[in-house]
Amino acid sequence: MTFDTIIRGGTVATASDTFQCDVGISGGRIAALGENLGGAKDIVDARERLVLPGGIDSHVHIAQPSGPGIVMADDFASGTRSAAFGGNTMVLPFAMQQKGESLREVVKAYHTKADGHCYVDVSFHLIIADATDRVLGQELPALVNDGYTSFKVFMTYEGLALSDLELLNVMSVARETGALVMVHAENYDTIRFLTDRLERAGKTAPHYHAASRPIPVEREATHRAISLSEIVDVPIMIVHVSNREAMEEIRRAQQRGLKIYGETCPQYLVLTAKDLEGLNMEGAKYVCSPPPRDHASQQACWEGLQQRVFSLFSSDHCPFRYDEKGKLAPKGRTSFRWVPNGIPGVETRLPILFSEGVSKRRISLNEFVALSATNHARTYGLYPKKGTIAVGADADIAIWDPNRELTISQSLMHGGSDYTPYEGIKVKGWPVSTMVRGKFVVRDGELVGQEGAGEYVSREKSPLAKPREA
Ligand code: DUC
Ligand code: ZN
Ligand code: ZN
Repeated sequence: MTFDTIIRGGTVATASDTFQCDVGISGGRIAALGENLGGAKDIVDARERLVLPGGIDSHVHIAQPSGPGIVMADDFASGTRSAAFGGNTMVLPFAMQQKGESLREVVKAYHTKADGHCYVDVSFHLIIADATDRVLGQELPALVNDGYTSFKVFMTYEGLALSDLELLNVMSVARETGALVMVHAENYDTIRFLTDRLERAGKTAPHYHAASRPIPVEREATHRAISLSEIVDVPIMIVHVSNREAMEEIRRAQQRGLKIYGETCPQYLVLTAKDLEGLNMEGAKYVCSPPPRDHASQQACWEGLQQRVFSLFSSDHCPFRYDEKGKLAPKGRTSFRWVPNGIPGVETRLPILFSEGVSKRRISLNEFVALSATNHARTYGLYPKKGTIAVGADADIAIWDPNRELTISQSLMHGGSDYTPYEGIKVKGWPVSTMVRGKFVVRDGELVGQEGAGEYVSREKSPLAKPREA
């Protein structure tokens, strides 16, 4: 039998197994797994390499409007290019509704931004900012049926925060339609109260961002989101969990049999609030929400990953530039209040998890695959087409050199931001090639893919979204 491509002699790992074999690829799919597979037009030598399912980053923000004078640093070309260099074959950004907008029109607008520009595959979550009768009664159910099977709601942020009543209504639509709700859990009024108080005291430097949203802000909202979901009887995913108290809320709910899922991100494993204390405005480079905490919180997030309280590890990539187009805009507004929340991370997510997790033996290689790809595919209705190495699955593959040692630096990055918050972090293990549906996007560290080769993928409903009493 001849194939389009054979990846020969590598160590293949899935979320459950590790084995030595060739991978035969034809027509963009994995056609065979076995020893000494026959011939192919392209034979890729993968000896001494790991052959893993391409990463799926199910929480990224690309080309979202971010306020007057602020431009998000990535469009779909640069964001997905950066993703490919980071070992990812698919990303799930958000189509974000703003007040007064039709959800259907929002989705169309994001397709226009993305179509023809992506290097890796893409699917959209929705963000519900305006929970009107029309949105909840018509647009949202229709979009869920059309393959937009998950959406994010915010408990904070001007213009985005939903009231408890609105959250309950949105969760009810998720229950009826089988969609999965992602929740940004922070208490909005408390953040407003603390921000005003800090500003009145002249405490406006970037590091006060962390003081304006301390751990109880996240813990309380996490508890409330869980309670609301219990009342509606609908599963939810609590995204970007940063600390032990929120993690323990999720664990307790899981132990009570509730379908509460959790996600954490690299910033909560390797950054702390101290990073926001840089000279002058340098701390702005680390402003994201929830903020990075302390060493004990990092340990708690590792525990959450190891003990499977968290099933997802995502970047929450939300890239701004540090210069006047981004973190330092708009001019004259120097308080932390005006620094856009979010940091770049789609390219560094997996090297950080591999190095800090697998190389330092905190997690197994199979857990790495689950946290980087398979669980994302399962959670968001993409499995088994995506997220695994199996006959019949899309040939979405990342080839890793597990021994490559590098220091993360902006000079290695391929996105639109002008800095990385992970500058100077030493890593062992690096993705050297990335293939989407059988075609290399990055090969031996070189970009060989085409802008526009990445496709939009419509999703099934999440198997995790079934209510307990269904
Ligand atoms: N916080 C969010 O809620 N979204 C994007 C980035 C961030 O820091
Ligand atoms: Zn969020
Ligand atoms: Zn986010």
